[in-house]
Amino acid sequence: MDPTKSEHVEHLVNFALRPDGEERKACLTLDPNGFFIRHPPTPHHLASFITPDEQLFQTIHLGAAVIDTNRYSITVDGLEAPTTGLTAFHECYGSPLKPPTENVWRIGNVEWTGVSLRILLDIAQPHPEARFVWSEGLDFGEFAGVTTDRYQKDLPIVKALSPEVLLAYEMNGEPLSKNRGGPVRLIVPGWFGTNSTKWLCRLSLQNSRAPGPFTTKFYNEQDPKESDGRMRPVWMVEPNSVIVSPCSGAQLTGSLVIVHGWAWSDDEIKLVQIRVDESETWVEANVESRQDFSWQRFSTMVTLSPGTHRVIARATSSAGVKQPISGRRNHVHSIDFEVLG
Ligand SMILES: Nc1nc2c(c(=O)[nH]1)N[C@H]1C(S)=C(S)[C@@H](COP(=O)(O)O)O[C@H]1N2
Ligand SMILES: [Mo]
Repeated sequence: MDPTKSEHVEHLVNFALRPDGEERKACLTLDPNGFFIRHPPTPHHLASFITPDEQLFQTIHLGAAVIDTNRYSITVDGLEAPTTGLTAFHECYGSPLKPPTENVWRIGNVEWTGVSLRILLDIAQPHPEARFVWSEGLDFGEFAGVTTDRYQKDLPIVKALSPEVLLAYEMNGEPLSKNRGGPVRLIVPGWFGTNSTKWLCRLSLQNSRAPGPFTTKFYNEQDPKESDGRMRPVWMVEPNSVIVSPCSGAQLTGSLVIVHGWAWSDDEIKLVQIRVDESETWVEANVESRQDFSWQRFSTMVTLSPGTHRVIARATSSAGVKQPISGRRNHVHSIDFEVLG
């Protein structure tokens, strides 16, 4: 990509994020100040096909802006690229330092507002050899004994071009806070939180995976589908679920118990089953359809005798992938509670 074009794209990232007039602070002074005109030479002197700068007239109405190039940017706003709002679950993979054998349910579901990364990539026009989009955050420092000058992630170009991937500047209708990654962060719906780079400052089209520690040393795991110990990046979220009710340790009156919670995955959840105690049979819960990349509510009612009980919920994705019962970071949730006699 030629340098003028790449600068152009970077400047476009301002959208309407900056307060009106912020871009004007790049003007230090006017010199000359006031109306200035430089007349062209008489026609007789306009002999060359290309007019040299010294011969080309200048017309300045108010003065010539002296610009601090470090603060210079072009803000595009008004009737520009459509903003996208979507609902998506937001899940942390868990510690990249521990084997992924336990569910941490670091999960929520929120609304993001932003501009599709695709719109910027369309302007940048990826070279056919570009296979990844690297994203970089303004943070730097040390994690688990590894020092890095930046937080850097990557996305395969196909995901990067999917309309749901956003440069987000609002969450739940409010500007992104500092800790949330404001003013702008990447959001990669359906993929683990680690891919959603906060304090976004650079996007780079590349033909290989990013070399930083957060794509090499951290956030790769053994592919449970392969027997040869092959590694895969921490990208797509596998089926997972959480039981909201009953609460662990609850003491309930009445034999009818509503079991409900949330289930999610990169692809839509098509089935959630509930198992009570050590029963051989699974009860199929009602599962609401998903909005965008949201989590999905499941609920069902079970009739229970007085005494202590355990319910577990297991989600299955549209692709037919089931939550494991144990031993993986997305194993089923299990709740113990009591029905009072
Ligand atoms: N720049 C930057 N982006 C980042 C991180 C980070 O440390 N630095 N953490 C990632 C991880 S592991 C997760 S789970 C999400 C968490 O986003 P949240 O804090 O808004 O929930 O941000 C991701 N983006
Ligand atoms: Mo995370």
